[in-house]
Amino acid sequence: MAAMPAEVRTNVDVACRIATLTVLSIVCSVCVSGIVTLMVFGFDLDATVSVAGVLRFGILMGIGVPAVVCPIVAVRSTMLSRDLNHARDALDRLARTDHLTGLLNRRGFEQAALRLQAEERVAGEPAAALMCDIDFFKKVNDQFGHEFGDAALRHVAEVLLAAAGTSAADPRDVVLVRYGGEEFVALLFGFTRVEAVALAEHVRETCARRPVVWNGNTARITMSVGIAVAANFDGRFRPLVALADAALYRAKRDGRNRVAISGDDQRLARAS
Ligand code: GH3
Ligand code: MG
Ligand code: MG
Repeated sequence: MAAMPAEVRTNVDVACRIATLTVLSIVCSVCVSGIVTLMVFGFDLDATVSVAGVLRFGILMGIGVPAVVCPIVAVRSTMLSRDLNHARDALDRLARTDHLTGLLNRRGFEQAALRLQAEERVAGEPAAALMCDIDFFKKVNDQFGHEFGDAALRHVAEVLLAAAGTSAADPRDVVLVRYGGEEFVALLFGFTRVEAVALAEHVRETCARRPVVWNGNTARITMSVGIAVAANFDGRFRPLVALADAALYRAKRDGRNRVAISGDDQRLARAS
């Protein structure tokens, strides 16, 4: 039998919920009516009914039915809206996360960076952007297969997370993102130039030293890192990332498996 399309399945699900709630309400109403009738008129089915009795019956019904049905409907709709909120949160998390590495994706990165940018404590503080790119990653895929390549991407994400793991008491913020295929960005708020370079060197060195092991295969990968530093961050992270990207190109050009710092080339050019 052909599978039901998702939209039809959702409609069927909604219709079933409505039908269940309706049936439940009817059953409750009938039960309340029965109980109220017996309470007001007794068990004598041939008894003569007085207007006062009918009035009492009407009042009791008016109170009894909503008193039973409303809480059921309210509890049910509260549960449904809670489920809906959970589902929306989960979707939102999914939309911001890279499924392979668990890091932020570009969308999540923009949101997190903009949020931090809006915080006054970040402006005027030092900040840095690291643009990290796995060297010759295409060859890794070609030699060991894409699944191994995926494991290598997860491996790099773990190295970055471990390196960036600042303690709870540390007021500095790190935003990590899988920026593209084999490119990762780390935004480091509150990091000085020396601290940012140390972190980049640590990441580069750890990647080079610790091999990727997956499904019986082992390979070493290296990383090139471009760094841009702002001594007094003005809150605009995009230019910082662009500078880090330019520095990354220099790290690649100069032989890979190295860290290049934006601005250092100009300094060298002026010195010569
Ligand atoms: P360079 O040192 O100049 O950066 O060389 P490179 O081979 O790393 O760069 P290139 O841009 O030529 O190749 C990037 C490769 O990354 C090609 C693509 O197949 C691979 N890639 C991108 N996303 C994924 C992914 O999600 N999983 C895997 N396994 N590979 C990916
Ligand atoms: Mg690469
Ligand atoms: Mg690349």
